[in-house]
Amino acid sequence: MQNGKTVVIGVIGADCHAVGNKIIEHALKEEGFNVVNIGVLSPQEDFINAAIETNADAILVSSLYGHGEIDCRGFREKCNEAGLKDIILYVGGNLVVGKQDWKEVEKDS
Ligand code: B12
Repeated sequence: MQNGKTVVIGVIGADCHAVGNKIIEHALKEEGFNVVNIGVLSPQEDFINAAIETNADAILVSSLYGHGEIDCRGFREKCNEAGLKDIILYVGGNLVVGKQDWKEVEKDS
């Protein structure tokens, strides 16, 4: 059963970790989402173009290799400039090398 929502997913930057991406696609499809999977090694622009082309409700970015924070810099601003103002934007995975204090993460998000 479709829920009428479209979600763009993919793995950002030079990151080739593919397994979580496939699992997320599977899980979202099971929940009735229309999933547009742009796959691994995806620049910010590809997420944005896919979201515009499919009139997406959300962009879910994956990053596993430790450079997620750098790869995602300026993403919200680029979305706004492209007309995707207030689109739901999540990033998940292993975003940085090592551990970060949650209080800092919460403050900046
Ligand atoms: C398999 C693997 C590889 C394979 C990937 C094969 C492939 N094409 O998929 C290979 C050998 C190629 C590889 C390479 C590298 N890897 Co690697 N790899 C792994 C490993 C062992 C498993 C990843 C995996 O498949 N997990 C299973 C899936 C189901 O889990 P997942 O990917 O985490 O995804 C889940 C969640 O994170 C979450 N999630 C993911 N995205 C999102 C998005 C949102 C919005 C949300 C809400 C949730 C969410 O949901 C997913 C589903 O449950 C992990 C260690 C580990 N145990 O996780 C290291 C790991 C990710 N790799 C790591 C590293 C450092 C590298 C390399 C840089 C190593 C190197 N020096 O070359 C390279 C990077 C290459 C590149 N360009 O990307 C580190 C990352 C460290 C960090 N972030 O701090 C890890 C954590 C290992 C470690 N402990 O050091 N790797």
